[in-house]
Amino acid sequence: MPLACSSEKKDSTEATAAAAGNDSQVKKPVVISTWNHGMAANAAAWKLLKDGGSALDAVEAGVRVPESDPEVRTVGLGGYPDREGKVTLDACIMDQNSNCGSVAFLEEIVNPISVARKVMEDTPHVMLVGEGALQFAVEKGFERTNLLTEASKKDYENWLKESKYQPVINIENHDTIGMLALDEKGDISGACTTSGASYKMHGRVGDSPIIGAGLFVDNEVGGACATGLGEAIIRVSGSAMVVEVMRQGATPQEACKIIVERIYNKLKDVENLQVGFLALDKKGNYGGYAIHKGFNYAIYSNAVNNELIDATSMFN
Ligand code: SD4
Repeated sequence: MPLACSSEKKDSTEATAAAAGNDSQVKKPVVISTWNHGMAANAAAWKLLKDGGSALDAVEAGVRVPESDPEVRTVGLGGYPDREGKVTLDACIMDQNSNCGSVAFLEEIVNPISVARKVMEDTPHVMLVGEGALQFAVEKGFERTNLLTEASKKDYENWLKESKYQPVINIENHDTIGMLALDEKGDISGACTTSGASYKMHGRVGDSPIIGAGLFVDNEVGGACATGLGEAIIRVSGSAMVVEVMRQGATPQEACKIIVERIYNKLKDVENLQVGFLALDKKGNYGGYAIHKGFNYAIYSNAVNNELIDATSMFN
């Protein structure tokens, strides 16, 4: 039997859903974001959302916090560099009208999410990369900054001693930030920003700036974002698939689980990798799921005062 479309009324399904707080009542506004650094990001987003601000403004303001924080070593300023010692950033943003903007392989800009928004709003394009993205950012008034902090430089110099590129399961709670928000009007937007996999090849771009992979929003259904090994996420168009599964009637939690399991079943080496998804639907229901234990996310709503939740996983 086909699952109900998400715009139809679903009572018992929602009420018995596994995800945190799933029920049929619309709960808005709400903002969720990945990892521990999601707490500070959520707080900034909530300031706008609680006063009726738009989800789009909220997700941009939210993810700018870890981007600007040199202590957050996997996003924006102070992010881990690539194997040539260069910090290159990926980010994208998507709104309730399916407008989207993205930058990839961008250097020297602290807040790539705001450049992505400018790409969305001020150009006929969706994505700018590398030199072109930097040139655009500078034209738009963004300042050039050396993103390689002393701490990142020191770690890089240590890494150079072995120069081993080996993606590891990320259980350290300091990764890409993906954020999804549902505003008072009932609109959903999302943002995703990262310095990417540490010590990646120069020029490597992950899932985070790719609409449909690192982030996807369909305002009829909900939104999803991803963290973990970008190559695995791109191969299944991860976030777009999570949203499609929600469209078929799955809760956010169920949808994240289905796509994580799809990745696990398709990719042979996945036991050594981490992938996690976070999703939010039109009613303010949310959920997260990962291959391995250790993925957490932050939630802020009228009912939940900015709390961290451990996502469930295939392996504990
Ligand atoms: C990437 N998904 O560049 C991002 C970064 C990440 O664990 O989340 N790494 O692949």
